[in-house]
Amino acid sequence: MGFVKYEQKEQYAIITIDREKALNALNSQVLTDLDEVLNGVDVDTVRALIITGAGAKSFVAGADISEMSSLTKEQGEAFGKKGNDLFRRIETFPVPVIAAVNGFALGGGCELSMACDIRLAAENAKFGQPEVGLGITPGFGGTQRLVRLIGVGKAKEMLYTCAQIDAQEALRIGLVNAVYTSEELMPAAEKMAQKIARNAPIAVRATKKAANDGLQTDMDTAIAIEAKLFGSCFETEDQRNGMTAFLEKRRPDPYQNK
Ligand code: DAK
Repeated sequence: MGFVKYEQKEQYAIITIDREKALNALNSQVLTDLDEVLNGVDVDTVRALIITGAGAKSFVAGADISEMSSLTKEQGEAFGKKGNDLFRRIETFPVPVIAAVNGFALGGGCELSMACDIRLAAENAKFGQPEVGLGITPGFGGTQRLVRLIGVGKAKEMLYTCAQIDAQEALRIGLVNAVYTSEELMPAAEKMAQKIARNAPIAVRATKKAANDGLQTDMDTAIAIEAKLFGSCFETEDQRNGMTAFLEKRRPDPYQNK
């Protein structure tokens, strides 16, 4: 695939945005390639995904400014929709997605990381939403996901000032879960993906759906969503395996996604 590499490693897979010369900036082709890579993920065997950027300097330095610079209003809206549809697809993808943020995560890069379930950062990571400094609004969900992730006050500060924050500040405000050296980042992301992959896949997926869907509604509806998904795990082979193993004081057999 042109700008996106895909590598499946047993029960997890790594997606690498590979446009290093432009610091992995998202042009339309990168968005298309990412979408096609997602089409090819075998969700029967892949239980977690990692998204990262090629090279040591940048995760994604934003949407491609040279491509955007001459867009009309209609084209701008269409570009925003293309990115938003893709990021929403990542957010609701049936398996957990970890962003391994290996450098700049600006504009569309910060937005891509926020569409993932979990963000791990290298020490050199830099997060920011520089859009209003370029004369546009964030267009791939930044105004919505940032306020939900780090709270309205801090998010608005980042959105209005375009200030970049480093990995430690991102950790302090809860934008990332952990910070590693550049060398440790991918091993840590892969270890987390393996940990997720060891758990019962049907339950992990249902948990992701419950958390995501519940966040968008009131507590009573959210609890009803959870109850339904909780119920859906029963009578599965994996539920029987997990609970029988507990009662027999042993580890479960490997979960079969059944
Ligand atoms: N787009 C295109 N090219 C980029 C790029 C980007 N976002 N970021 C970097 N590059 C390219 C540079 O142009 C340069 O290319 P050459 O000149 O070598 O051909 C190459 O990558 C290396 O970059 P630098 O030479 O600038 O490297 P430095 O280390 O000096 O600086 C930097 C790194 C990340 C600080 C700097 O490159 C930078 O400031 N980049 C732009 C960061 C940025 O502003 N990102 C946000 C983009 S805006 C919407 C839809 C989407 C969006 C908004 C609205 N709607 C439809 C409503 C999303 C917007 C954004 O993401």
